Amino acid sequence: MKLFYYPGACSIIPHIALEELDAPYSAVMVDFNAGEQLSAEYRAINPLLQVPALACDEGTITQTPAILSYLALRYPDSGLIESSSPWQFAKMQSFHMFIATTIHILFRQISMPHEFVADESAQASLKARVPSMSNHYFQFIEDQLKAGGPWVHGDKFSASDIYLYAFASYLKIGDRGDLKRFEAISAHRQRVLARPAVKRVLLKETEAGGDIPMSLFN
Ligand SMILES: N[C@@H](CCC(=O)N[C@@H](CS)C(=O)NCC(=O)O)C(=O)O
Repeated sequence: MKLFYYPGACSIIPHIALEELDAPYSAVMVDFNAGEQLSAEYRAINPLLQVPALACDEGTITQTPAILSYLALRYPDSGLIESSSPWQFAKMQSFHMFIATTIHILFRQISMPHEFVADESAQASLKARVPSMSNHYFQFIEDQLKAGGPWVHGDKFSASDIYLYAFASYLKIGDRGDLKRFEAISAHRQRVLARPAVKRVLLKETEAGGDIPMSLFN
């Protein structure tokens, strides 16, 4: 398998998952600073011009939740995603889709407001709405962790913990909500950061260059 990524982007989620699985893979950096995501070569890999993309024997998969599900079914004994129980599988999908379709898109209003509205004052209003909505959404996750931690789905680490770590780290940037109000999420983040696979990926992505967000680290 070949993972296309940019350092510190959401592609870090499947990157950590592959490392946790000890799966045979290589990681190829798509250099956003050099505009490589816009090249004809990359368009052939992912016409959406985004990372992550996972090239595997059957073809290329995009969309973080789908890549995680593919890995879960390909490595069913790993426990990274519970695929033997329809209920557990659906619970994990629900968590991943909540982040992908709600929190991720909300954060995009901060990082790419021009995609939503052209007018600069409208962009400022759009960005101003983000922190309160984001705090509202993260509160659901905080409550879930408090009710049944230490991991997102209880007593076992899973792909959902990697997803939460990445987005809690983006929240830590400070312009899109306030991580400090979420004790359980902050403690969870430290538990994920302590995992050897996470440390290895952070080192690899830092060494690759690019602008990895400092908020992904302690
Ligand atoms: N829905 C996609 C979103 C992927 C995405 O937004 N990737 C960002 C990095 S976090 C990207 O490639 N941004 C460059 C761009 O959109 O131009 C997923 O969940 O994988």
